[in-house]
Amino acid sequence: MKRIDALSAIYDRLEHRVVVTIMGAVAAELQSIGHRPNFFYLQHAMGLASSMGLGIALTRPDKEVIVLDGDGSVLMNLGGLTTLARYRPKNLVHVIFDNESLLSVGGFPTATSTGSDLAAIAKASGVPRTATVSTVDALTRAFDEALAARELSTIVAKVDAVGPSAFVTDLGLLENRFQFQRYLCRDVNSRPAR
Ligand SMILES: Cc1ncc(C[n+]2csc(CCOP(=O)(O)OP(=O)(O)O)c2C)c(N)n1
Repeated sequence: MKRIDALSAIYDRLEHRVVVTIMGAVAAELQSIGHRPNFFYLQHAMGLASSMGLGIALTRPDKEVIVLDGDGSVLMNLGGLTTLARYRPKNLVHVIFDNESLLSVGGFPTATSTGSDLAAIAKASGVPRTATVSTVDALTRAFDEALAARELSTIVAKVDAVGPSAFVTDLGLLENRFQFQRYLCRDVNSRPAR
């Protein structure tokens, strides 16, 4: 499966949900399908997209949070999985696109290319729902099941090591940050004061 096809298949489900991606190819591909103010592309901080998603999920239980991650990023901070599992937010779905490589910086192979199993690591960390999928249909099904289950879920989507030809966009980091912050605050600010 190609990640761009996987993202296209779940794109409509991202409309009213908070989305945090790791940087690089996945961010560029999601933006190429269509940026939305509820999408935040975490730059530079490999391994911390799930931590940012966790913070939002815990502080905003009224929102559903989707984290779109990469295998290289998760491997750089495996403790992110144990922390996710420890707090177990019911409103977070973690999708790890596993292309077995650091595609965005040249395609060096990661440990998943030699057998490390991120879904098994997530399960052993205590994540209650895990799945590994390798087709677009299976991903869409697993994603819908995870949303319906309302239980912390990690879905490892095995994808081809191919990505966009360019990663440059006209969306500035600060613009993305302020837009996303405004999106998150909108509902809070419109709540009646207690
Ligand atoms: C802490 C840190 N180290 C290194 C980098 C450089 N870097 C940017 S993207 C990337 C690869 C990301 O790999 P993965 O998460 O597997 O996603 P892919 O590029 O394969 O889609 C690297 C090493 C970084 N941004 N942050």
